[in-house]
Order: sequence, then structure tokens, then C-alpha cells
Amino acid sequence: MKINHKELLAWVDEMAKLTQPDNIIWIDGSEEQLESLRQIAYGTGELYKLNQEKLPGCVLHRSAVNDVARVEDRTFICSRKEEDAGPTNNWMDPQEMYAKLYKLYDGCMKGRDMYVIPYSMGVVGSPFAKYGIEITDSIYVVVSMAIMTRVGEKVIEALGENGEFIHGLHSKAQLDAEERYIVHFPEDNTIMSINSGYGGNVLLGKKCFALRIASHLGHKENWLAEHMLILGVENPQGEVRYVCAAFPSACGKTNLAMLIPPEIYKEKGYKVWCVGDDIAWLRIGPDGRLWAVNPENGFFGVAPGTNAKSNYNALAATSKNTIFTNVVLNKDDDTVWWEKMTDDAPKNALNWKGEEWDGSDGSKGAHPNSRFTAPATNCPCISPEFENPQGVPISAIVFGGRRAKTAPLVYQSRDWAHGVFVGSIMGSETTAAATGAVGVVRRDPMAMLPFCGYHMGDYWQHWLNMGDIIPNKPKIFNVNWFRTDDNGDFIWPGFGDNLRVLEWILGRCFDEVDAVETEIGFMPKPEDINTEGLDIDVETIKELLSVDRDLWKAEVEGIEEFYAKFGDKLPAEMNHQLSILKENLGM
Ligand code: OXD
Ligand code: MN
Repeated sequence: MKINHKELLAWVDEMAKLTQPDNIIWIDGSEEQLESLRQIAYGTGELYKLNQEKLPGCVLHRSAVNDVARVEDRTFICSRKEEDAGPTNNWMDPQEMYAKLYKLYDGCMKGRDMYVIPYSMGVVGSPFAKYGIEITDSIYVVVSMAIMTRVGEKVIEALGENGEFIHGLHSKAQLDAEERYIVHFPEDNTIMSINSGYGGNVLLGKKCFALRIASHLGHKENWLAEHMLILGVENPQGEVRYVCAAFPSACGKTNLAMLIPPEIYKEKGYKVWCVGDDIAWLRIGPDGRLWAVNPENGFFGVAPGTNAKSNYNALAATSKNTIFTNVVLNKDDDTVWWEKMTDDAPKNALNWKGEEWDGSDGSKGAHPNSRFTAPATNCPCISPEFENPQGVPISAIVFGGRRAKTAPLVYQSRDWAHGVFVGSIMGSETTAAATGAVGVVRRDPMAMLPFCGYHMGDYWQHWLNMGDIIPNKPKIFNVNWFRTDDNGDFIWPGFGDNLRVLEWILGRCFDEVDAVETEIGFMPKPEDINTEGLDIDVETIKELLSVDRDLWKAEVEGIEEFYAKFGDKLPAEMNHQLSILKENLGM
């Protein structure tokens, strides 16, 4: 691979002097090179080769037991000014942080090889594409990046002699949890990650670049980097309409992204196409609409709970060329398993820690945050537009959360600014399993709380400003699949039936269906939610769409408390929207 980019060569040289690896290996993206690395990793135990007849191209990886999730308390935005990171990010002075990190990186790759991964977020050459270089000492990272992004020679070619790239340095170092840092220097286009081997902390193209750094770039360059799935709904006329949707974790985002229409819709000819399951980059197109690409090339999905019923498409996506992390190994046939994949756990198995396990002691076999890393093109419902360098035009933006009573099944914002307000007050109620405190609302504006690379107040202002410059704005909605009845059972069936709600949403975008105006926005007439083939009557839909004023009054107090954090960076428009809500509620 010929590299003519002097700054890139100089930076790799500098990082090699710092970390002192035995060898420097440039990743060219070829299958031969990736396979030779897998062979090395089989030898060291970093990867385990699974049954190649049943799971061709699939491997298993186990991370260290203290290193199984993103570490938000050790994730930093080191902008020069603290106020640019804002109250929702950890911050340290960049010079102080560099000094601290350089000490940790000093000699950390001695006795190891250094891999230099050129990668692209977005299709190489697309107007949306942005390039990165990740330096790492982990083969797991190399093979994962080769699934999650576009890697290799074509990126070097696209960079040419002086193309811009995001600098990413990762080392597993000692996997020391006390010295684990995931650090972003937005003004230097640099990401540094050390002492972790877990995906979200080390696959630097994903959360670190495509959300934290990219959100900062989007702020400067008038576009949006969002924690959103992208899907297309094809109607019986063959027309495809696209939606972006943001949800906090544990709200079924991957399931919605790969939704299978209910029988009644399938018969009519409806199809749902997945463009992306986690991240959307949105730009104003020449036609004045907002266009979205998924900058990733694969899915890094949560495994437990994924099964043929809950998400057939995700399961099918993992049938080949997939990396499984921290799941159960079935020793009988070298395949994998996780909770709820099938009813019965394998009897002769190793759990995610590699210990003998048969489930008889009640312990979980797979880690609750165990993952599959699968090529997007494996997904049976991957959109034909997935590789379109121009992206897809977005008709609706959907926000959502997990609320037992407050939020109705669906409502539409009155306009863009109100929609930004709706996104800013997003949140999910905690479940007992998560924190012990049931029903506490954890606010997660636009599902970006852990991923916004700058001040959240400035981010809302950026959203408002975008509204001023997008000629044909998408309409903004909020959904809640999680309303419960008095017994605590979910009222709405969810999963594939969520298409019924998407149908109303898209109908609104194309002026095909009416709405009624309420205190909180526009809502469907109950009879406009199609319940054909469902065991749900109009009364139940009415209940799902009801707005309890007392709950909303309490909600207002929660919003005021949350907004107080942002001081004078809270856009005046957000307060204005809040005052409209209060007025509508008679407060
Ligand atoms: C993810 C997350 O892993 O949002 O996608 O945490
Ligand atoms: Mn995510």
C-alpha cells in the first residue's frame, strides 16, 4: 500500500515512538490479511473459531470480565474551554489530559504489534463520508472495524496527500480499569482510548467518531450527527418513505430498525427496509430536504433477547461472518447461545467468562451486554439504498422513550421548534433491575446524553438553527411503545405492530390523515390507528392516546429541574416551548 500522506506518516511514526510496538502493520482491507490476523488471534485465544459449517466466517471473543460496557464516567470531552463540553460531559484541560495519557501510552505496545486501520465512515467518496485512522494493538479491534466500517487501501487513496482524517489511538495496555480513559479532543480531531478492549470504547469509528466528534463537526458545518436508526417503509404502491428515530437504550431500537410488518400489512404489499440501526448523519440536500446516511457498515447489536420472533432479521444477520462477544459457547457443536435465543440453554457449554455452565445455578450464560458484530449486508431487509452515497430523504424524525403512563402512543410536534423541545425532554423510566428506583425518569435528550461532543445547550440551539435553514423540514414525532395497564402489563403489542404507528406518522407527513390538537401536540383520532388483525379495540387505543394532565404537570417540574442544569446556554426557545406547554396545561 503506497502512502503519500506526510502528516499521516509522521503521526503514525510519532505514535509508534510513544507506544514502542515490535512491528507496524497497515491494514489494507484484504481478506487475506484479515484471515492471517484471525489465525494469529486463534493462537493467542483472542478469538475462537466457531463451527464453520453452521456459522461460516464466525468467531467468538471474550472481553476481560471488568471490561464489558461503555464507561461513561471515564469518557471525556477535552475541549479547550470547559463550557464547550457542558454539564453533561466529563471535562479536563486538554494539555493536562494529553500529559496524563502520554504517560499511560509510553511503551504500552512493547512486545505487541501495532495495526494502523484507515477507515471511512460512510461510503468512500460520498459527500457525507469522513475518514479516520485508528491505531490499535488489538486484532479484535481490527477485525471488528473491518465489519463496522469500510477499511483499507481505498481510504488511503481517498485521503491522497493531504486529506483530513480523525486521529484515533487505542491500546489495550494493561486493561486496567483504574486507568481506563476514552477521550475526545474535538478541536484536534483526535480520540484516545486506553485500557479497554470492549467494543463501544475501542471501535473508535462508532460512538467516539460518528457521534461525539461528528456532532461537533456537524455543529461547525451545519449538519447533524444523531443517535438514530434509519428505516424505509415501502407502501403497496412501491413508494418508499424514510424515517429516522432516536431512543435511549433498551427501547427496542434495533428491533424497530429491522421491523417485520404484521401479516395484514405484508399481504397488502408493505415492506420495511433497514438503512441503519444506530447512527444517522443528516445533511440538507439540493432539493431542500434532509437526507440521511448510516455512516456504519455493520451492526454492533445486543445479543440477549434477539431471537427469530423478536428480531428475525437481526438473527439472520448473524448467520455468517459475525463476531460474537461475551456470549455462551455450546461445546457440543461450537455454536453460540444467549438468553432468550431459544427456550432451552445448551447443557454442555461455557458461559461468557469461559467457565463451565449449564444454567442450573440460575446464573446468566451470556453477559447482558453481550454483542454481535455483523455486516449490514447480511441483514435480509437491508435497504437497496444502504450504499447510496447521497443517502435517503427523511420525511419524519421520531423520538421515543420508555414511559409507563405519561407519554401517549404517538404525538406530533406542532412545528420544528416544538419538535426540538420534544426531543430535549426525552427520557426513560428506570426499571427495578437497572437502579433499584422504579419509575425515576432518566432524561436522555435526543438519546444523545452520552454521545453529544459539545455543550447540550449549544446542541439544542444548533437543532433550532437547522430548522431555519432546512427548506423542507421533516415532521417531528414522539412515540411510546411502553404504556402499561393497572397490572403493569404493556398495552401496545409493539414489535411489528409499531408499523401501524409509523403508517399514521407517514400519513401526517404527506397530508393523508387528520389529527386532533391537544395540550402536548397533534394526536391521531383513535380510529386512524389501524387495528385490523389486532385484538385491540378503539377504547384501548383511546386509552393509549390519553394525556393525563396531572402527570404532565409533574413532568413539567421534572423538565424545569433538568433545564436548570444548562444555565444561560439553554436556548430561550426551549423555555418558550415549556411556557406554552404550561399554559396548555393550565399551569
Ligand atoms: C449502543 C449504545 O451500543 O447506544 O449502541 O449503547
Ligand atoms: Mn447506540
